[in-house]
Parts: sequence; C-alpha cells; structure tokens
Amino acid sequence: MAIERTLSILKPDALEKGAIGKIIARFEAAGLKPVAIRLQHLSQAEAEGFYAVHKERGFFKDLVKFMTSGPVVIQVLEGENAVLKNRDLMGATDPKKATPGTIRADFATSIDANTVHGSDSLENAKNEISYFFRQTELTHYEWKK
Ligand code: IDP
Ligand code: MG
Repeated sequence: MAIERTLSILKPDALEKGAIGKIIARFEAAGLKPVAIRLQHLSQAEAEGFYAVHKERGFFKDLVKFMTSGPVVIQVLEGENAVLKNRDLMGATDPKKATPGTIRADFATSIDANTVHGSDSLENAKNEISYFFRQTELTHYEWKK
C-alpha cells in the first residue's frame, strides 16, 4: 500500500462540540499523521470555491451557510491508504446511515452538520490540498519501510 495524503476538515459542529481532540485522536490511532493543520473561519467565497463541484445541487446554499457558520480545522493527513482510510473513519455522509463507531455516527447530528469532510479520491485530495495549503506548508515524515 502506498503512503498518501488527503484533505480533512473538522466542520463547525465539531468545534462547537469541543470535539477536535477526540476526532484527531482517531486519525492518530489509525496511523494518519497531520502534515499541516490550520484553524480558519471560511469566507463565503472560500467555502463556495471549495464545494464548487456541488454548486448545482439543492443543498449547496445550506452547505456553504453551515461551513461558514463558525471556524473549522483544516488538515492534511498522511499515511498508508490515507484517502480510503479517512473515508472509512468518517462513515457515511448521512450520520443516520453511518456505521456505529465511525466519526459521523458518534458525533454528527444531521447530514448538514456531519462533523467532517474528507477527500473522496487521490486526485481530488491533491486538488483540495492545494486549494488550502502551499507546498511549503506541508511537513515531511520519514516512514519506516
Ligand atoms: P461527503 O462529505 O460524504 O463526501 P458529498 O456528497 O461530497 O458527501 O457532499 C458534501 C457535503 O454536502 C456533505 O458532507 C453534506 O454536508 C452535504 N450534503 C450532501 N448531500 C446532502 C443532502 O442530500 N442534503 C443536505 N446536505 C447534503
Ligand atoms: Mg465529498
């Protein structure tokens, strides 16, 4: 398996609940290391740009409104199979359908306030990482073979 990088966002509800530490602990326990972390309150333009692929969807306005309702933690996670591993840890988009023990099952209250974002492919991960971070902001780890 390859070492990958993926973009993770802890959404405003995660910060509202005071759950940053508990959620990051799950990534660490699963072998995903942060190579960049920033706390940021997204502007409307930043949120719209990030979710541009969804702009024709009915939920787009609500999504942008929610994502700008408070600060978020944006991080780049690195590790073996990071993209899929992060998606597995997150659980399904709708927390009612998320597997027990996943982040969304345990913390999320609705499909809007669903606690975390994670890139859904390696290609999207690359684009999403470069949307928020410059190359020089990304740390390097020595991974043991
Ligand atoms: P994902 O976050 O699991 O990748 P996407 O389909 O990429 O899910 O949708 C992005 C975000 O838009 C979701 O996390 C969720 O907050 C919101 N969203 C997706 N589908 C719906 C919906 O049907 N109603 C309301 N919000 C939705
Ligand atoms: Mg998505």
